[in-house]
Amino acid sequence: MPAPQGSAAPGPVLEDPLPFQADLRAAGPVVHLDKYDVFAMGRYNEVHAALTDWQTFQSAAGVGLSNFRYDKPWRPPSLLLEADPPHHDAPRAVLTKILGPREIRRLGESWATDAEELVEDLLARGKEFDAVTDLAAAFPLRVFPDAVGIPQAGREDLLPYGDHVFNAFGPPNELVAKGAPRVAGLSASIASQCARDVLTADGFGAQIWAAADRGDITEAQAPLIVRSLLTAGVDTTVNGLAVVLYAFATHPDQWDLLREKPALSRTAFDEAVRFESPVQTFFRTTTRDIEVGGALIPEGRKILMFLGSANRDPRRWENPDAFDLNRDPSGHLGFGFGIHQCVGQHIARLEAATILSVLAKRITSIEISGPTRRHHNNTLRAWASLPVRVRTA
Ligand code: OW7
Repeated sequence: MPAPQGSAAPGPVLEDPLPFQADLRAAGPVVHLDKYDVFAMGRYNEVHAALTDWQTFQSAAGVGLSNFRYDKPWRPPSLLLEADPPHHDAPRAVLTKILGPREIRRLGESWATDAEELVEDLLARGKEFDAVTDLAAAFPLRVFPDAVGIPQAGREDLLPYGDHVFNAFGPPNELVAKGAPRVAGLSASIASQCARDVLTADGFGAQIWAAADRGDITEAQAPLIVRSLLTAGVDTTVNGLAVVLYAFATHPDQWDLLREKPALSRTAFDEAVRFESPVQTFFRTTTRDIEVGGALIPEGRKILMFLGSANRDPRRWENPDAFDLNRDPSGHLGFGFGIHQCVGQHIARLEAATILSVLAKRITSIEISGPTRRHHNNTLRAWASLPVRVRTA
């Protein structure tokens, strides 16, 4: 099926991907994007089925536009994201355990204090602030690097490195070119923060190295697994918090509901991840000829999964464009699905629930107070600025 061409220019689609996603879903269960000669899926059922079938839709050829069968990856591939069983399994098992819901519970207690301090300092400066820089970025940067146990020096490189990685999934456009001059420096900085001797004794980083000591993973794998935390754990949570704050600022009735029922904070975060899908897309590569919705996708081809589009598919979701705490958002594809589903999702939910709980106690209303600005990234649906005004209890 031909691709919808009307909204093909990258600027407008990055600014607002929803019209393109509607065209994509309408065009069929699978479309061919002629410009890049790749396939794409935007409907929930097909994206879900493909993510579940990792044998047919592999990750080891890269989850960006570039096909690692032919093109050398720009950085050593991730042992988690860009791998499949059996290689994927040991690193995945190690991280699954370290980032498990029980394992991270004690972090929530100290993060609550961090969240209270951050919010009180912010409110002491005034009732207007930027929900992106002052909250959505400030909170993860305050708690996550310490949880991993990296040094102070170089933390300013985390967001720019992540931004480039998420751009580098492609296509190779001006956003990737803009990052190129800093790639070597940022990569070296991030790599230096993964070394055993710079990590604190009790963080996630040290626990990954301890797994190498036990023989669960090799010593060569350990620093790359730490790198995954530093790559996938910052920009994602910053934008996850930004979207939930944006959703509440634009849906005051839902904020009232959260204040009535603070236990909804976890649902609220998942509903925001469904609603805005901070990670919009990932590719897979077919390992055999496969028919999807009557169309043949030949072996060895790249296929782009539109997670954000699946999360707004009216075939799956009632009233998909509503941010609604009364719905059950579970089953959304914003964290992916199947064997690669976000291994850090419990951390992300804990960060979000912690900050939302503090805000729900302290803030009676939140509204947009000035011009909002998107941050354009090839993979992320992101915000640069969300000026807000709050009222306090
Ligand atoms: C990694 C959120 C998707 C990612 C994204 C980018 C890098 C990595 C993982 O997960 O390095 O493992």
